[in-house]
Amino acid sequence: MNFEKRLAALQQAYTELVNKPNSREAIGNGIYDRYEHPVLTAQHAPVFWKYDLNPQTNPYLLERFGINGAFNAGAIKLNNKYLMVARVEGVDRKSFFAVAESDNGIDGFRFWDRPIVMPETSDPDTNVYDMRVVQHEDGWIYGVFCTERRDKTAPATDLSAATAQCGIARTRDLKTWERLPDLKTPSPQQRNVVLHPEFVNGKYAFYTRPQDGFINTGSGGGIGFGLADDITNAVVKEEIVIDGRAYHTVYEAKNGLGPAPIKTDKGWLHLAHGVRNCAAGLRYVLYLFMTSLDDITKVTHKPAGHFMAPEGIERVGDVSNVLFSNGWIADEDGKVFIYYASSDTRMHVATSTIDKLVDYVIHTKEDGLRSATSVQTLNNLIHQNAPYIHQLKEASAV
Ligand code: M1P
Repeated sequence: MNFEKRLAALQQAYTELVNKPNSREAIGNGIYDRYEHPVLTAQHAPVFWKYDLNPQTNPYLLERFGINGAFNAGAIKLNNKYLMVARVEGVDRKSFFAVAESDNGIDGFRFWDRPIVMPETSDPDTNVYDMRVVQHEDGWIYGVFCTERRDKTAPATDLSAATAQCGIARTRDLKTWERLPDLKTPSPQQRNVVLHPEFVNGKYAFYTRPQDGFINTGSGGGIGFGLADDITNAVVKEEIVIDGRAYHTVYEAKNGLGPAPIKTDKGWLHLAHGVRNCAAGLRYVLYLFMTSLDDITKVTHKPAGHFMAPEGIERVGDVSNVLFSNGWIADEDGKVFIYYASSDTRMHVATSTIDKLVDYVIHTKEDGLRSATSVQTLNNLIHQNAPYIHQLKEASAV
């Protein structure tokens, strides 16, 4: 295929992809709806990101910059557009941030022409990822993200040991960013740090994830919480764990907060991920919980088990068996767009409403932590359903 034909084919494939309508999947569990297609993938990267389009310097029209994935996106609605700030990963394993925009939140996502140029601190980031985008009541939009660097204390031969900490930057438009010093906490490692959208006792409030090692929680783990006086030099001196790990649950190995919580009249609604170990490796699922409006460190409701787990193609990717979410958008009419990544590869959307999510969180039984308590919960439901069971059985009789 000659240069022109190949370029036309590439652009046509891109155009078809970004214009493909997305449809809601049938029935579901009533709590949320999944959609047929991912909303953002490596293939959504514009042709002009990947190719040198000059026939003189690239006569074979070869790819010059490979994109490996687009996942773990923060989300915000600005100027009536649904925006994701995606973790775009190149084939060189380096992640960077790029904004993708849609008019309706479920399809038509297109990357802005240029990725975000994130300023560095005096200690340059090796890798940046998983931005939580938070519209704070101080008027700024904050991006809090993981900044990863080589562990300077590791032996010279150990080229895997890394240190994760929380980078902080702020913007008004997602285009120009002011980098602030990284968050300081007592923990040697931090990932999944989230800024609370409101001041708490006049201070900036952070959800943290204290952890001893880069992968393993060690003596740490759990979703932590702490206050900082100043965002331009953010220091959390004291971290308390507000949602810990528990034996034989979906968050026994580790957990971490997803996006910033949504305020409802019943409490703060939180979306988080929980991780457990199994023969197939780590399995990441999403769960919901609620904290009190009077005391945001107090968990008031927490349904048992996962809210969403990997299904179908979601189960396969660069890091398989992972659902991860760090972005959601609540519209004024109560509709909620949950942006979630599957297997560190691509982005999807699920939709629900504040009312349904609150109903789910308040009326789903908490984890009794034993098989016997699960059977008791099930039997209570069957007992309550006694007046309806006969009718249901008749409807399915042949
Ligand atoms: O690979 C799964 C996820 O692993 C990490 O999450 P956590 O710190 O909770 O283990 C992150 O690197 C995340 O980006 C990734 O999706």
